[in-house]
Amino acid sequence: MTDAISRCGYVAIVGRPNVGKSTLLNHILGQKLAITSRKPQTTRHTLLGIKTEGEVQAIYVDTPGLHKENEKALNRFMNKSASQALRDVDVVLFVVDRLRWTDEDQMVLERVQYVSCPVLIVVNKLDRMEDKNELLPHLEWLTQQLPNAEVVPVSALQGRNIDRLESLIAERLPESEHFYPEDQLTDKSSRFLAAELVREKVMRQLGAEIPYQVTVEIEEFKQEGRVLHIHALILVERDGQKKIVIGDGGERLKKIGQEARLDMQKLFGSKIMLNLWVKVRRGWSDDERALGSLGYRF
Ligand code: GDP
Ligand code: K
Ligand code: MG
Repeated sequence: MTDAISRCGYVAIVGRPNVGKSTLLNHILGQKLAITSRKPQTTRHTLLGIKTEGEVQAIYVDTPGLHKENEKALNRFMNKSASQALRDVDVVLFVVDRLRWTDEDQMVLERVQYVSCPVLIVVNKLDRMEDKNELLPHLEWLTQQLPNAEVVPVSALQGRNIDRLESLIAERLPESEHFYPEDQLTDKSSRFLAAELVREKVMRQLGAEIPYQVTVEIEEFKQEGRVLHIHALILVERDGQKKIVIGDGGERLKKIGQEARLDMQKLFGSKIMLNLWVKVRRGWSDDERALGSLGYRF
């Protein structure tokens, strides 16, 4: 028998919106825990994803992407959560998109340059690379910006090179007892995860403007025999948005419900009865008190 060393620590996943942070986390965990979509600002809350394998426990912190500030309280909240995640962690994964370098990447880079723990630069979306010759100069440039960081090209969607990424992470975790039981996957409640799955479907169904102003509350979450009964309330800001979410003859809402139910079935391993309602609550995304009551803690 080898004496394996017990390791445990926090791994922050940072980067601008849409580089694939949540997709990466889901792939590592082998479970769809974090919601993803093509839209920026899909992830609003910091979420822990815990992976224990043998002696190694990595506690991933998925963050809302750091992005340019604007006036909305929800926006300030998301930037604050992302910045906090950089403190007190053992490893930082700085995720960048192979295809595009933007002002927002630059802003994240400037924050990552000051962290004291090891940094891995994860260059994602390799599957979409057209010209492989372009990659090398870009990787070299990134290495110059963060001389102590190691660069790891991956495809989070296809799971390419994720094993290597995980072993680089494991090597950098401190020796420590595990903080969470081996079978714990997240710090979030099942209710929270259910609400997020509904929100994901709404975001994926709708056009660019509305999703940002949608939030979901779970009103009932009850196991009865082998069936889990879930009642979810979709909150929008205006009457027009309510109509759009419901769709012609309720078609869109039905689709949202069907897709959310399938994901919930997989995640909770139970038969699901899902009821959805849409309600207008004006101004929720611009009001710190309203945000607090919806679970956005400042
Ligand atoms: P986040 O905002 O950084 O958390 O990004 P998401 O994980 O929500 O992903 C944003 C979009 O990029 C989604 O449409 C993902 O499916 C897509 N995406 C993520 N990783 C990859 C990848 O490796 N390859 C490709 N082609 N798309 C990806
Ligand atoms: K996204
Ligand atoms: Mg995300």
